[in-house]
Amino acid sequence: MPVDIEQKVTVVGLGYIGLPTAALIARSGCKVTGIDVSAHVVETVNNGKVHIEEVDLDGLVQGVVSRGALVASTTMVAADTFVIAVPTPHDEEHRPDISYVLDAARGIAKVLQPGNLVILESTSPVGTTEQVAELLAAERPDLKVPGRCTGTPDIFVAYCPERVLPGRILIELVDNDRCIGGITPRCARRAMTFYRQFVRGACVTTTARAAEMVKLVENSYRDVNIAFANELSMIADKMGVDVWDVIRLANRHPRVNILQPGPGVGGHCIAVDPWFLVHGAPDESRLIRTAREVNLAKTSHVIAATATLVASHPQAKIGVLGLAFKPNIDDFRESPAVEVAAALARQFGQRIQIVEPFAKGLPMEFAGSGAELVELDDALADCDVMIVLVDHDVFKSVPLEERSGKIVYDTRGLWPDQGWPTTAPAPRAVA
Ligand code: SAJ
Repeated sequence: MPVDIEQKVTVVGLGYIGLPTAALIARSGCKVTGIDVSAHVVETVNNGKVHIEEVDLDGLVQGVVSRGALVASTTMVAADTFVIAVPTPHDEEHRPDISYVLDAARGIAKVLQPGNLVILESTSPVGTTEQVAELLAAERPDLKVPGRCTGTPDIFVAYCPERVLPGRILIELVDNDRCIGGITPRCARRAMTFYRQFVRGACVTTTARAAEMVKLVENSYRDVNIAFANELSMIADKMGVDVWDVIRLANRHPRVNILQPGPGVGGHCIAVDPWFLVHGAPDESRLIRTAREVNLAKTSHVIAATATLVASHPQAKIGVLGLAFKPNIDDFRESPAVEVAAALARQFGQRIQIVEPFAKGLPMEFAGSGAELVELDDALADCDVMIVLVDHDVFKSVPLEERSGKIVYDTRGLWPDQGWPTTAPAPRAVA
């Protein structure tokens, strides 16, 4: 891979994507400044430490900071290339909020020079990169901005979404293909040259609008498919059929590949990004909207079903397994497991024993509930009812003899040998 040791890169936003990206670019030979609004984050990074958990990130950051390849700052710094990796949340009506992106662009406009490349990586509604270009043109009338000028532009503006899976970020940042959308083809080509310095996957170019939509489509595709599995699980509960068996058997068909049901969809991407499409084209995105609603309804279904199960065993201690939004990570934000467990804790207080090997304490949702965070061994010894919310490997390894005689409500199909029913507290199980 060609390495330009003189190249300066400013990465705006040092979160789950920005920090690993900044560190990787620094490792590839560029001089990187990471910008963050949080003085705490900046101080942590400048001490060679990390404020987020991600496999191997601590060693990488420590290495690049110690040799001066990465520094963090709260103030914008001039560079050859700017990468914007800030959050794009949505409000209660699911309207996307791109104000952090525009704030970042405003900061960049102050230090922008001819020849610079500005790349937006944040998941964004279609048209956001054009808004960034428009803002740069308004803030810097002295510069010719692509799409906003005649003749050859002075700068380059592109969109390139991240596609990495938490827990595999450093691997996927390098190995995944990148979809690079330019405001003009020239912008896309310039951005491709930048990514090729540290990406081993293919770099494929398109327009900025198409690349924005690609990102939203990827996560919506997943949401729709998980919704199908979740809907099946609720149908199967009603019909008294083991959904895991049904999916396993249906997936033996060469053209069927059903995903796994769960207590709902968590995380900050799959449960959020489909709304950006729905907001942009409300009348046309009926399936995507319904899928979102089905996945949200699945969490309510699990809350109601587990509350009925717990209420019908008034003497029992209840073991609730897992709080993370998916297996083997310590990320509890937007987690349906937290929602279910907190609802049970509010209703049944001290009877609820929560096992979460990735938590140091219970999140604030549990404050004052009386529920306790316990070790897996203690829950297995004390609890007659077990509710599985997350398929952590450590839970998977519990052999049948340690679970025999217990009533299990398993939202993840973790223990196929437990026997029917695994998803619903059907009368046979609780009688
Ligand atoms: N889930 C199910 N059933 C399944 C698969 C997942 O219920 O069969 C649930 C998980 O338990 C979790 C949620 O979906 O609650 C999301 O988990 P995930 O592992 O599918 O995805 P994320 O949110 O960690 O990361 C996604 C990825 N997108 C796609 O796979 C299309 C990742 O590549 C993106 O970079 C990331 O979103 C992002 O940042 O947008």
